[in-house]
Amino acid sequence: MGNREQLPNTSAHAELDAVIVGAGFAGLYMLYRLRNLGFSVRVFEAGSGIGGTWYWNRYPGARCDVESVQYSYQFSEALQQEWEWTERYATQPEILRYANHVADRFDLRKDIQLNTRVSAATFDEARHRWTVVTDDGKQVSAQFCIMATGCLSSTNTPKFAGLDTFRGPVYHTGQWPHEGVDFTGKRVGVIGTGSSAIQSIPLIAEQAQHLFVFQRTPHYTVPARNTPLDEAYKRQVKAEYPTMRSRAKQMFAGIDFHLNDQSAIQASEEERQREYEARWAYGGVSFMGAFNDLLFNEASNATAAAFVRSKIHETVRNPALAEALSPRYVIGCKRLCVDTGYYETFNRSNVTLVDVSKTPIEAIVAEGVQVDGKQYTVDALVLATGFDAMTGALARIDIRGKAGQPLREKWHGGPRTYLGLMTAGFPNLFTITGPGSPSVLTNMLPSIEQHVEWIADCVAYLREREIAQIEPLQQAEDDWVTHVNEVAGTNLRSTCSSWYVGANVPGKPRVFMPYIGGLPAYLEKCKEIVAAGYRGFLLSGAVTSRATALEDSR
Ligand code: N01
Repeated sequence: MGNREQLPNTSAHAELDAVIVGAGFAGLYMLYRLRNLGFSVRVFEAGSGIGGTWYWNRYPGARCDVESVQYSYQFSEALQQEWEWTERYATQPEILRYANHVADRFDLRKDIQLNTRVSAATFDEARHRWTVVTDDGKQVSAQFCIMATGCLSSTNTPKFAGLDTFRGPVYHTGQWPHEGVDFTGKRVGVIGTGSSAIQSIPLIAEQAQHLFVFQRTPHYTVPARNTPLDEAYKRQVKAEYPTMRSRAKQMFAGIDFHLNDQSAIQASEEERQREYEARWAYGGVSFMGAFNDLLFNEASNATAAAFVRSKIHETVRNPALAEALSPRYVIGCKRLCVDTGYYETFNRSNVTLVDVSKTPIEAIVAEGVQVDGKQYTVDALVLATGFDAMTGALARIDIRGKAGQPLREKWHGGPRTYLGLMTAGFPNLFTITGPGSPSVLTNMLPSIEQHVEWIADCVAYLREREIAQIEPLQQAEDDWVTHVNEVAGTNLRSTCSSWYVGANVPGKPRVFMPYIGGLPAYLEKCKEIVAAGYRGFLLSGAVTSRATALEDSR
């Protein structure tokens, strides 16, 4: 594994073509592309291993809810053909093995510096370069600074009064101990009921003596129906990869699944039941493809929501408990969860649901969690409380653009970008799957690949023409932000409190952050802009030769 010492070019004033922040799937592929272009690149990664989200999120039951054959790179046909996924939904260890395989296969580690957090990045207007500072006090200079920092990487720990007085261990699902945790014989409290909780609760319940689940809002979840992949299926997928990938690009969420192109309210009650039952039996997020208007028409959405509630009541034996687990808002508004045995877990005698919707958690005390004057005694606490999504990881870095403007200040009222790729006033700074791009509303792997390829093509274009910098025009950015907000208003996803709108982090501006106009429209837009000579971007400055730049820096 790479580390600080192993890198050849670690002098305090190293001059690079590009710095990449983060060695998850985005950072790895960006490094691969830039290296192929002959750029000098260094990747800084805070973790002691690569893999990003799959390095940190090791909680019990962690797996991807996009099918493994789709949640994978497509840039290398050889890679697609040689890698063997074992299950319909890959586990976290399998995905991490895949990331490590990619790093080894393409010899990426030599440019990755682990255990190094980027603390600041400042744009030097005179030299058109970024000065990137790391937590060990070193700095490097790079023409391009590429943030591959992930959309869900900055964990959110609510400020519970007394959290630091708890006598037992506290684990966040997004920063799980690498050696694993044994809950055998323990009383455990899980706070939160989003995807991470829904995946981990069934497994924690099997181990723990007693599990208390503190639920503020019930989330909708559909069964995964995970299964091992048989040889015949794998052969078929490998033979059809290119067609499957291009079908996926034509789908709103970039995932190849069958969308029933019919309105839910125009279908008969019988047709609806048949369709929902079939999707429930099939498993996974394609449940939302049962009809074409589930996220656009409240009445249609209500039919799907009612169906899931009926399944909760069928599964959970205690009717009052089933009701407490039944969400009453738009299905798909908070991201739909995918589970294995979640609702069934609440039939266990060692599991207690604690409703904190009306009376929030008052305090964490030495022995446990206090709600409505009652104490729930636990030996260990699991915070499944999510992330400061999309902007959190960027806000942690002191990023300063032209005239020293801090990015935090520019985004005070919410993120502002052009295409989710760049932001005005911060030339040569790219964000992979940044706010204002489809990102988290799509299958992340292909969206990452598209952004990486767009950025690689862009920097190659600049280099060929000896242009020093690129940044969005203010007007183009303003128009894009307006468009992002307009389309958000047409979709039911923007109607509830979710991390998509920053509602889970107190004080965060309430803005629908990802672009919800659909992947096909977005891909088209990105292509059009490039074909028009990077319309909406200002390309300026002449590249100073490398030697001169080095002279200047001394
Ligand atoms: O986080 P979340 P997550 N008091 O924000 C609760 C991806 N992901 O880590 O809903 C009490 O969804 C909060 O309550 P509420 C995926 O994109 C993917 O589970 O805000 N409760 C909520 O229940 C996912 O959407 C996969 O009322 C508090 C929970 O904590 C995203 O990551 C697996 C609270 C947070 O849920 C985030 O998922 C896992 C408080 N003060 C994650 N503050 C797969 O691919 C927060 N909560 C399968």
